[in-house]
Amino acid sequence: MTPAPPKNFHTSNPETETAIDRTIPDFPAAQLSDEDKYFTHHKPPSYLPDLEDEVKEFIEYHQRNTHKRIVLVTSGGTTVPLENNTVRFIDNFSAGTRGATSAEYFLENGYAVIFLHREFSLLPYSRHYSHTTNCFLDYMTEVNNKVEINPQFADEMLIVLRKYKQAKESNSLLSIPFTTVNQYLYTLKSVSQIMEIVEKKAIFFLAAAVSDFFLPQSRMPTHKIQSQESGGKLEVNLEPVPKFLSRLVDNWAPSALIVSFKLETDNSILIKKAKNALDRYQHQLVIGNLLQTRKKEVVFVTPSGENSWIKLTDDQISKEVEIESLIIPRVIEIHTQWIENK
Ligand code: 9Z3
Repeated sequence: MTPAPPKNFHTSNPETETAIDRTIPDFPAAQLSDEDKYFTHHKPPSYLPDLEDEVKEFIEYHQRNTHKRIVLVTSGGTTVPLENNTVRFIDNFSAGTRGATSAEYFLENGYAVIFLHREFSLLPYSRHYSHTTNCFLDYMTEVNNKVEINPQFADEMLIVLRKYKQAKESNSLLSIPFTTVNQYLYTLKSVSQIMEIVEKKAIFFLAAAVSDFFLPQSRMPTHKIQSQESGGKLEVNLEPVPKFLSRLVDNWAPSALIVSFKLETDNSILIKKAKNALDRYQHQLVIGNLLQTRKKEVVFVTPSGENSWIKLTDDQISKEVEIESLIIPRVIEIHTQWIENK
């Protein structure tokens, strides 16, 4: 049989039957999305250009010298200021344990880590000592008029110290801060666009607890809200924070593996909400967790429709195994597949 001759497609002529069809509804003029509107109506933090330079330098260093995969770990809670000269703000519970701990396991597994964290929340390595019920001076003791590490803590501290030095000397950890949700959103946008140069070697591991609501700059009073002016009451009218994940996935970092977290307090809706997030943003992985049990169990929800739980056993809990030591190797496996399959 002789093959059919190739078809000639013509794309330059309009489809004449429908070219003047008035029954087709008007195509709406291009409109700014809520995410784009957010960035046109809110000022970037003044330090952003310097921070961008640092991030570029860090990424270029690794591209030139180490060829490491790069992960952006976000960590801690964002604040929502109620006044420009901020006396009051809305905050949330997150101390940054998930983010700081995960960053350590990514470093141990050979990643370079950009740690975008709430200023003064937990940091990789120092977290073992900074926010404990012990005062840091309790880790020390006096011997012959000199300060030494209390022998009770010395062995464990040596292990942490070596890992910390290794991360520092190999220039593998870049820590950058945020406080407000506005700073967080602008920094995430900048960093993700810069990270796009490493393409699929990048992971976004979005563990920060980002506020769902905010007060627009246009409505923010310059000075401290006065209680006499509102009859003693404070009524706060907040707007929804735009769904920045869709921008991240579609525009800012389309080549990267994107891992978001879904936090709930009601067990019966966790998986449904995690699936909704995947459907909506079309990224690669949602890790679901409940506020009450987040340190001992999480669920991986992927586009394949499978939910796979990671749960610490009683034995692991008694040995103080950190759940991130199980989460991160699984995320890295998914990243490896992502790199190989793309
Ligand atoms: C998380 O779900 C984190 O695992 C925690 C970690 C915040 C629970 P800690 O800092 O807690 O270790 O005490 N992070 C994401 C929370 C979040 O804001 N997710 C957004 C959402 O649920 C999507 S990006 O809509």
